[in-house]
Amino acid sequence: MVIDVVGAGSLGLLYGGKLQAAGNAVRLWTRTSEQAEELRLHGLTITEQGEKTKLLPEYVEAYPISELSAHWHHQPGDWLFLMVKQTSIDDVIHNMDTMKEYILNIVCFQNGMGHIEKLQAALPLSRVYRAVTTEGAKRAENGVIRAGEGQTWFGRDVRTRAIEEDTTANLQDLSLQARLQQAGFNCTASNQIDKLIYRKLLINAVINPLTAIWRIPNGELLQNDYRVKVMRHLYDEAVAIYKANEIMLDIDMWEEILSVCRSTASNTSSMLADVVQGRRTEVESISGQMVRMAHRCGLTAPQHELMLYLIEGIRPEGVS
Ligand code: KPL
Repeated sequence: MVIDVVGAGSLGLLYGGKLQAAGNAVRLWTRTSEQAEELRLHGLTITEQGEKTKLLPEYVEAYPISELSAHWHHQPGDWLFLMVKQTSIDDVIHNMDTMKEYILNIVCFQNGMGHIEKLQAALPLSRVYRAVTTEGAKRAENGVIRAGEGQTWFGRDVRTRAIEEDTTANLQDLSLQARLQQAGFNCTASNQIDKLIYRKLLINAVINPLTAIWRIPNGELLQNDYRVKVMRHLYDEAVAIYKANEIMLDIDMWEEILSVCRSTASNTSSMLADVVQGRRTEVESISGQMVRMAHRCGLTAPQHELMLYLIEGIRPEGVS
């Protein structure tokens, strides 16, 4: 099975590396030619609970994303894991411009919302899946360190499944699930992925902007009553927005958010990491999405709007 992993950040390297180590043919697609060359030159090491798995350079296929479509025309892949940030989706779509005629199986791992519609419009024949994962990994020299074992769910959303409900697609889902499990991931093909995506959106909308504004790891949100109060305001506003949009989450999400803060206590949220590195954040597709969902139902979302503006207002202009 040929698996293309687009985006060689920490999660991309973790998935790509483990899938390759389990015997799949993985092609890693990087933002720059230099990163691809580094991978081809030094190979890739995955560290899990102190144990190292080293993929020697001759087993690592890595290329810049600009070469994706040319390779694909020559040798199509079976699955494409899209592991770049929301903020890079437009660039990826641009690089896939000549792949419109193909049926690709694309699994999207992005936080937030809005990208699926863009991808489906750009690649109308393709099957686009959403994935939610609690896997975490950190970059290390020539590789990644896995931060404990997470859970991964993937599936197509209700609208897409309604258009194309065939058994081949279901068998395909099960085969990907098996591949990921063989590679050492706790993975489930889910027919409730929409619900999981909305749950994740709510978690990200409460945790990410606040950690980025206060510059604290996730766990420290719970160390001060004022912080918890602001979290609760964001949460209550989001629940009202979901209710107005008839989105049911079925579980107590407040408890879930507190539990994510505890279980990822020492983590730097992805938004804080972006702010610290001076990169564009995903706030538009997280807090911005909440605001749009509110407006769609004639509501306002002042708390989430404030998060959007505060984060977008951080620009790395400097003070010189
Ligand atoms: O998904 C996350 C992120 O940082 O984007 C959370 C759940 C907040 C974990 O850090």
